Amino acid sequence: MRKKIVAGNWKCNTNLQEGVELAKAVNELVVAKGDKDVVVVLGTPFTHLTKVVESVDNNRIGVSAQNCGAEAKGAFTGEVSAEMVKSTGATYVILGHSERREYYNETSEILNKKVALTLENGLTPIYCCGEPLEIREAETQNDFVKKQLDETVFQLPVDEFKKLVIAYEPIWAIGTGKTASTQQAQDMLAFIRSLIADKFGKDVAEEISILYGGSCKASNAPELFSQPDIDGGLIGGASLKAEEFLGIINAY
Ligand code: 3PY
Repeated sequence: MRKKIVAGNWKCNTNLQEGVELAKAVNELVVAKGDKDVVVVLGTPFTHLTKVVESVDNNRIGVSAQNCGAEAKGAFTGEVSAEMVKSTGATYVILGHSERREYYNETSEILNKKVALTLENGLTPIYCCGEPLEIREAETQNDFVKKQLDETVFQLPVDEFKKLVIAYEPIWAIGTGKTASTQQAQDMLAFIRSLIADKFGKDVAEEISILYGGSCKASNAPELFSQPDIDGGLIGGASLKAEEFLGIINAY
């Protein structure tokens, strides 16, 4: 059985105190809920990682960075390395989010270095892919996503690839309030799984959790999560409200 994962991506929101309060509120709700069927992850700003790790039940909630440096260490002012992330107690790193690709020019080459460092440090990459609106309108989204994966994580040896979580986020559905239809999301995730099967074999494809992201909220999560290839969500704005986030977790 593949892991079901609901991962919040707080982006550049909350100061440290607000972030800790939010993490505690999510923790309380998740612990009270009891069952452990869904892996819950909080993707916080770097500054919050240590405190959030201390504030939640680490057996129940994983903590994630939203990025890490492309170099292991050295004269890279302002960068936060994968090893530094690891030392906070966080266990995941979101990589390749479309906002990083678009606003910070993250190329496949840069992402390959980040993925390698993340894995070397025993962290789990939540690796994002997804197409912009013009590609969707031209109906070439499958080729676009295939290229994103071919140039990056499909270069990994199978034993490393197996450690990843993949997240598909159509850029036109991020922070826009537009959600891909359930069928569009399912079709793309099934396509990604078929690419994994072609590249690494059917067993690997069946093991990898693939998440949908893009304006996923408590109201649309049950339908999205009912699909056979959707193993959870990478949640933006809706992860900033504990009750709403719980509503998404409860969609399973
Ligand atoms: C969104 O849903 O807006 C996201 O970008 C999640 O990462």
